[in-house]
Amino acid sequence: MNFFLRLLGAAGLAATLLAQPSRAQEISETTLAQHILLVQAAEDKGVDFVFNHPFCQRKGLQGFYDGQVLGVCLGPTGEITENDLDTIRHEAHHMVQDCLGDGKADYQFEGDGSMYPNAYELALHAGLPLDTLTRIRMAYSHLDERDFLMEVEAFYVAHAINPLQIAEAINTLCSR
Ligand SMILES: [Ca+2]
Repeated sequence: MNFFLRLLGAAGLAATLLAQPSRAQEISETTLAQHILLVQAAEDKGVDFVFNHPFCQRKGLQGFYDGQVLGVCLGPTGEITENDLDTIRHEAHHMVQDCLGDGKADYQFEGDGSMYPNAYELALHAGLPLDTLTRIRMAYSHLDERDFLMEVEAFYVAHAINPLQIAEAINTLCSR
């Protein structure tokens, strides 16, 4: 299975399913600062953060994580949106999952790959609609149960978990 392509799909779904309604949102300085700290945590462990990586020419790509780069693809305006921040959290959580089993951001996902024993229930509890989860399941029908739960968990974390907590998980779980 090509893990990388799977993550491309995940980011696209994040954009489609979790984007806020069209009302323009002002991103607070605090929120931005928290995400900068998250990105710095990833970089401190050897993963580069890149806006508009060449991979972003792939249609529909919002972001990716491949063990070396955490990439976010900005829209045509080049402005950072709430959805881009969601993408950062989603892909950063894949880095957490990467480090969970072996302590290394090396794209080797050892063990369960998930932090939570039942990411599916958590996602529902956090307010992800059941039909959204069903659509994710359909979009990721090629994934086995373990990898599907890793995806759901990343959606859950991006939706419900503070970026500082994700940064703390990276600091705690990932070695340099
Ligand atoms: Ca690993």
